[in-house]
Amino acid sequence: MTKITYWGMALFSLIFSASEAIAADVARPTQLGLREAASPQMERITWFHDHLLMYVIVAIVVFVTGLMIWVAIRYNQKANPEPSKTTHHVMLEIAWTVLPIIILIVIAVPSFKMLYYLDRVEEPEMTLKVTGYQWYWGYEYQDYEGVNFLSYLIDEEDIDESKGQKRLLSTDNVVVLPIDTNIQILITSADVIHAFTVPAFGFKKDAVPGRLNETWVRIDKPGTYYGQCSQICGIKHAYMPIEVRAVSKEEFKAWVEKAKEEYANDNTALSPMQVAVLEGVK
Ligand SMILES: [Cu+2]
Repeated sequence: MTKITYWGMALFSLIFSASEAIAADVARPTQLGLREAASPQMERITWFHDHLLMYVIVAIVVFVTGLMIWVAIRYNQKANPEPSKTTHHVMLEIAWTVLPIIILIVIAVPSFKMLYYLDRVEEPEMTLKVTGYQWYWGYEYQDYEGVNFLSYLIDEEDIDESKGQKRLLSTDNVVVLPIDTNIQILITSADVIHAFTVPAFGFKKDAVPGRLNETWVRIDKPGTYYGQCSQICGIKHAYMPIEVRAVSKEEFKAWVEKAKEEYANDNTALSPMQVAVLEGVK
């Protein structure tokens, strides 16, 4: 590829992706940095990365590079034919032990604070249970009886771009969630280890068979958000995306009413044990 074509393509994708970014949350070609935050969780992660880690990393790189250049120029064989015989320097040794400790503490304190914040929410307003399968996701709205469904990738040949569907990201059944609501998310798996990840919300949790992991989210703004399984789980690992539509609380209520009818008798997202219990109750 010639240089001109390359830069032309880069420019095109930049202009194209900038306009596309408003419609839905996807990774853009040539994008730098983290995905735009759509939750207080992701806002904190972005702050931590952009405004703390980045400064620390840049300062260390500049300092070490400067030191290496200085040593190479000042102490090479020509400039310094008689090397020093010094083997110990107490102040220097204290400095290179204490300084990294201070740097690590500066990173660790906000890091631990954030870990606890991301871990769980005290009083969730609703709960979504997610189950990973080879190779699709199952969703149960535990506060709304009967709203459970499976969610599969839409095949490439069936993608309808006029509906805003995206290759490798759009699913047949979309997870609808309300904004401004503390949502508890319980994550498990029915076969192998998967990972439930939506970058704009700032969570990535393993879905482990026989274990229930927990996280939470509070979505800031309406929109469509995408995620993918992030734990290599088999041959179709790349084909089990997550599509979330965040809507207002009123729209969510209306959706629940519709979903109750649409997914009635759909017990496919439930485990055989849950189905047995349900059928026993009836
Ligand atoms: Cu998976």
